[in-house]
Amino acid sequence: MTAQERKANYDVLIIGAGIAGMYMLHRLREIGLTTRVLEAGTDVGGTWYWNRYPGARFDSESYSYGYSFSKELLEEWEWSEHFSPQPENLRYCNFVADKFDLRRDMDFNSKVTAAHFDDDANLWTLETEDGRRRSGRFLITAIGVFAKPMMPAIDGIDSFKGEAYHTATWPHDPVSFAGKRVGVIGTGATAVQLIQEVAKTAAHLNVFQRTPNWCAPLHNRPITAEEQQEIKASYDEIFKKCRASYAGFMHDSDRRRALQTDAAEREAFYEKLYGEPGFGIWMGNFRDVLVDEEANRTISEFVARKIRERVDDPAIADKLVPTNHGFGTRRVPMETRYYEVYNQDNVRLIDLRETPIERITETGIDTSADAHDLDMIVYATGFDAVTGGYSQMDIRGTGGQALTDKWADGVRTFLGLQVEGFPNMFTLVGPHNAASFCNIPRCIEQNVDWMADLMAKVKADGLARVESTADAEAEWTAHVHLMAQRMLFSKTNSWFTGINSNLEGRDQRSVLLYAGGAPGYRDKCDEVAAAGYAGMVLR
Ligand code: NA7
Repeated sequence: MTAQERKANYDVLIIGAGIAGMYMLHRLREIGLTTRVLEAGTDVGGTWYWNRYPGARFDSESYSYGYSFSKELLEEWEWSEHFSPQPENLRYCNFVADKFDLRRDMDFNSKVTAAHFDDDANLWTLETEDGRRRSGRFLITAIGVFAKPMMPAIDGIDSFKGEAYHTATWPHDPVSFAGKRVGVIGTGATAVQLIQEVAKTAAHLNVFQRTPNWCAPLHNRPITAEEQQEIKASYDEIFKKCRASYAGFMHDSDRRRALQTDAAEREAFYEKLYGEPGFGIWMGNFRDVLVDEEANRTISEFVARKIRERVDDPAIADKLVPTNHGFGTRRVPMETRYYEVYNQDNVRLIDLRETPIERITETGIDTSADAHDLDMIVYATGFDAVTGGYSQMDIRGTGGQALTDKWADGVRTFLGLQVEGFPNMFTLVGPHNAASFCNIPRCIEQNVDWMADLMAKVKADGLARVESTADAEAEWTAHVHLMAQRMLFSKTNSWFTGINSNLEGRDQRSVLLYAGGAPGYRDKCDEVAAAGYAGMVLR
């Protein structure tokens, strides 16, 4: 490395210009640190920049999702729907970028391929796809949990001659389904949003389902002028409620237990939740349904009944009812007339457990039973979630140690924000961070504010190097594992537990998310800071 390169270009380099990266930049500017954001896309927005597929929208109440840090912003911005759609969400990100003049410290089309730490100079050097290098004293990753889309490992995937899209790299120009034979692979939260839209205009839609999920009604609707006034007047209460809740949502678990409630009262409560907007049925349910199998069975049976009531053909309903996991133990897809789609003549559900996909051909998808001719295939096959965004970069800490090697036998972190052996590197929304299982902007603001305090201290005290100790990391990692054990989700296969059928060696469950709740997590972060960053060495 040349002498010029060993000199830091910036105090801080941030990877990612989504919700986390934008706010982090804003806070670091206030502190007076020179900062550069490197972003793979052509503009801001992160998740809302990439995931442009029709039907994409918030599953959080819009007004609980936006930033809370600026009263002026809250006053100026108006959401048009209770659960806002992607185009509006992306407009919001642009509005924020304009308002705070964020783009002047951002480089777009700058996908980071490598990040190496220089132990002597206490410097991070980042390389982007175009071969350009930039160095910074600190590195903050703001890449979220879905930075790496996953194509399925299916033979012949490149041979298909029709249109093919992954939902997370959706074209910027409109895609029409009208009059086309469309195949959608996947039935996760993304697919459920998309399928409802495709079914409206496609000549024929084949849904290739491997594992059904427990979906619940979103009950979205426009925000009236009167409601708009109410929302603006009650932002303090909205954010207070989110702050106190387990996962940063406006819904928090009911104090009662399903198993201590009599059948009629339980049924009435489930009916109420099913009829209400948003994640209430997941996050605002009885306190035992996500931790006790018997309690969970009561809500699963209720939702199964609802599915059967909504789908005309009992044989199809059977295929749509999950059998290998209970309600809420995987991410609950939120839907608007999703189940009714299967009553339409132009829609067919293909159960891959009965007839697996054998290959993709030039003209469509072959299962063990049929050759399905298609004009378009949509891959709603998810992500290499949580850790994939890190492993796709060559991140090296002290002594040239690769992060992928460090995590080869399981993720280890301190607070989900720092990794021992990777000084001056911080992971917003990282694995083991409460933000990875949260109404994400609520937890992002906590992460960023905590980071900003630390960086203000770095500046004030002239610190060159900040890193966590091996003991602190081991203790936090053990705590994260303990918190996961009590949750039923840790016993099911999904991206929550690191399972990915499309990646070799990813068939064993691991602990990636912090399940101890956002308030407890915030308290722990605050304690660490109040104790002079206990568990970290500041030099
Ligand atoms: P998910 O939740 O990981 O869903 C991916 C879907 O794709 C799921 O139904 C998978 O079935 C299916 N899939 C993946 N690979 C294959 C192959 N090879 N063959 C057939 N089906 C396959 O991703 P989403 O994008 O829906 O959601 C991710 C998050 O984004 C979500 O949690 C929200 O927070 C926003 P499987 O269940 O593995 O059998």
